[in-house]
Amino acid sequence: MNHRSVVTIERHIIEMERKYPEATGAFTGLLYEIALAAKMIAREVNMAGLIDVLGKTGQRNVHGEEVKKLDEWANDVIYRALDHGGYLCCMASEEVEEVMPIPDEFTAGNYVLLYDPLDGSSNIDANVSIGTIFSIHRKISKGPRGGLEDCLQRGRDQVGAGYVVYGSSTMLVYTTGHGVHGFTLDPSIGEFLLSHPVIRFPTPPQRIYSCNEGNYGRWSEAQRQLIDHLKGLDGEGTRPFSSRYIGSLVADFHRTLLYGGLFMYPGDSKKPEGKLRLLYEAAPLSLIAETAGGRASDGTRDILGVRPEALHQRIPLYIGSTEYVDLAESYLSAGEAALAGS
Ligand code: AFP
Repeated sequence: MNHRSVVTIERHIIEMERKYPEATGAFTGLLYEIALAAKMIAREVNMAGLIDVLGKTGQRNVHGEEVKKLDEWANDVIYRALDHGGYLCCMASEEVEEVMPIPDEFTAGNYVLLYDPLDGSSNIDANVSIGTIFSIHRKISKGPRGGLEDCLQRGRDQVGAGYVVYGSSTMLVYTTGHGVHGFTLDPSIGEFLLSHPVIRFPTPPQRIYSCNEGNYGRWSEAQRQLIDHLKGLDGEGTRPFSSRYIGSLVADFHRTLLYGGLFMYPGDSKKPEGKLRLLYEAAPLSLIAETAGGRASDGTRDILGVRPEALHQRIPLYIGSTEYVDLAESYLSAGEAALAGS
């Protein structure tokens, strides 16, 4: 495909599926509907400053966090865009404690969708970029309709993953493991157009690290040593890295993918598992990172190899350019070895 052609996301998905003769078209339909939901959310996010959708509902989500109206709305939009297409056997969302079944009146399909409808929502009021993250697995359970077993699969078994960033423009980035492709929404025609074909982490990567350093006092010694090294403070003469942190995972990851660098959300003494969720944050972004030539680790293991035990499980995340994720792991494993020897 000539990337200078004007290629809509629908066209691109169909072209990609043609390369795989065993494809049934179900996956094409699924991605099409995700793109539709993304357009509806983008429209609402863009209007958020103008209409009375901001502010808290006073409810709390399953993690005890305050839920804002737009999160709930985005959660519903995605569910309702995808519940009747016949592609999914069930869904799971950051906003909902249990697995969400497909209503009985609709046919159930062979895929599972896990999603974070509006990630970084504490940034909404400040007009900072926010995003949607999604992960797609094949149904593995025997029953006619899916359940928890279908959701608790390793990241390595994802058949597709992606995110939408609602920023200065709206971009949808997805992979099915064959290249990472980015589309920018042209709001005047309501179409996602291929703008970033075959995204790869740049080599050499930019020297950027990204984390919430407010947690420094709660980090392990090894994590602190890693940061001190990146800042050039450890006497090894390293030229300091730049620091960039938005506090909105999709936006921080998107920058890391395009410029190179290292994004971290480590565990700490208060939250040993960190803050981010394995199934609908870490795993989908990790599939994108690996497909784009990068890596993702929880500090010692590849994120994609981790077998989930719970729907809303959290996991420490180190993701970005391979050489920097390797570097982080070398500091963290040296820290563990020192602890074991002490
Ligand atoms: P919110 O959705 O509550 O804004 O949380 C965003 C997030 O889950 C993720 O997008 C960020 O990377 C991370 O939390 C930021 O967490 P800190 O505020 O602890 O840095």
